[in-house]
Amino acid sequence: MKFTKLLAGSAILAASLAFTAPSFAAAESDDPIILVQNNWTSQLVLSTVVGKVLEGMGYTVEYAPSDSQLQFKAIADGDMHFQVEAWEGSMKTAFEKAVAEDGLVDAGAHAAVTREEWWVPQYVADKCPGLPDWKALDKCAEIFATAETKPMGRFVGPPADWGKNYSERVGALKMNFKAINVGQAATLWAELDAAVAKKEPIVLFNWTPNFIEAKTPGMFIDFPDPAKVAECKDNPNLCGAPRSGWLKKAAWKGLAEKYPGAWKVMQNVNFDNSQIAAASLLVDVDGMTTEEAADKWIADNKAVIDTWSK
Ligand code: TMO
Repeated sequence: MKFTKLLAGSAILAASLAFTAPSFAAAESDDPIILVQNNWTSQLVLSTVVGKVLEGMGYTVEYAPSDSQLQFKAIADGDMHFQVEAWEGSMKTAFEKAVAEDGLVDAGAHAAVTREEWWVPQYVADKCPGLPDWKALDKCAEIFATAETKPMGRFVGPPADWGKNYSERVGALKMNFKAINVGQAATLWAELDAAVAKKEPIVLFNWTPNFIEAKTPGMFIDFPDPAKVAECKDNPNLCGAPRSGWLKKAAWKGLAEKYPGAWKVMQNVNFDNSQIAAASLLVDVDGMTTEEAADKWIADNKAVIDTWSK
């Protein structure tokens, strides 16, 4: 009975999907697999891509929003099951703590090489000689001042839940800046667009892979490199984020036993920089919804998805 229902269900799904559903389709459990969603575009699109692929295999999928720092303990506890984008620069500490103390499973690294750092559009280099060195930026702090921050320069920082407190870095390095956190990613891009339109100086939080690199030329600011400067170990606030950071997946330890087919896919999911940038571009430049972008990404990456079930 159940077998028949599943077979019928996956036949309908397979017919309606834009990609080849993996051939071992048959969910080991009807309980929902809960995929974590965070508040930046590539994560929203790519978690939906994974969800659609799992649904195509017959699994029941739900999505749960979570804070980028608190999510790892929640996944370890089994309240949520899989996170597709854990970034070294902003999440390493929370991720590694949950692995060490709570039994979070490190589900492997993507091919993508990541960076999360202060960033300026290219034209700022003409107004501030010596970039991308952070000391050169600091010498020009005044050109970034606003009514809110003057005489200090304004750094447009990320939402607080991305795990970065740049006031601490500004303090540790005695910079002439004031870090102002935005509430959501969309505000970063609105600030950037407004500055670019008038060629006004701006320094803001950005990351790669992201859609920005296809839209606005610019550069990350080089702070002391944590891979080279010994003091960074004792006081990370004296240093930048990793310049070549990892991007990992995080999983609940019960997945392997409860949903072996899904677990295989999750372990095989592996994005490179261009695939992640493309996911964000579909929404932030092309204006698609998360759903539309996930469908388009799936249609554009059939061969990649086929490798996930191998
Ligand atoms: C966590 N993020 C990729 C937005 O820096």
